[in-house]
Amino acid sequence: LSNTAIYPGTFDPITLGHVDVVRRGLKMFDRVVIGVADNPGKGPMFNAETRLAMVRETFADEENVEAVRFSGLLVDLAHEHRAAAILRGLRAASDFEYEFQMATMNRRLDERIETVFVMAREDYTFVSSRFIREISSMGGDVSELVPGAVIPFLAKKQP
Ligand code: COD
Repeated sequence: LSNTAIYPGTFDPITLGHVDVVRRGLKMFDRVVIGVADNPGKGPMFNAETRLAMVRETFADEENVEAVRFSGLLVDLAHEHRAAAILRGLRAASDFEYEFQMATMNRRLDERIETVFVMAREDYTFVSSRFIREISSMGGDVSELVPGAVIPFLAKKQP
């Protein structure tokens, strides 16, 4: 295994909360591979190609961060990249149950992979892709909550 972490998510769109998780991940891992899940079931606002483009633009200058699209099992993606860990972020207690289930299920699927959690930064605990989508689609300003690369993509979706 390499000292790589996979950071999976829907990233619909990527927020500064997500960026913070990646930055913290880089303190522990040499490389972070961001896995953008197709997740059609979630009925995303942006298609997977666009979500990937926003993530790539955000980390264009970061040589230790890579972004890929995936549609299969997360543990298979982790295996493919020889990742030692899955990286996830925790905001509030409400995140815990889902994250605990996912981590447990992923461990059942592949014993070798550990899930590592980092705590959200105080200023971003309330930031979620869902609220970004909602606020932006109603004309609110989210420019301080998302990376600059995301702004033009959100603007295109505004009425
Ligand atoms: N601060 C800190 N962390 C944050 C913040 C914030 N403000 N906002 C979000 N996060 C964290 C989330 O808690 C999460 O850990 C991560 O960032 C990504 O968030 P999302 O919402 O973009 O991603 P999810 O939860 O929709 O991702 C779900 C997956 C794509 C990982 C999941 O569906 C999956 O693994 N799919 C592949 C199929 C599979 O293997 N299924 C079996 C899994 S048991």
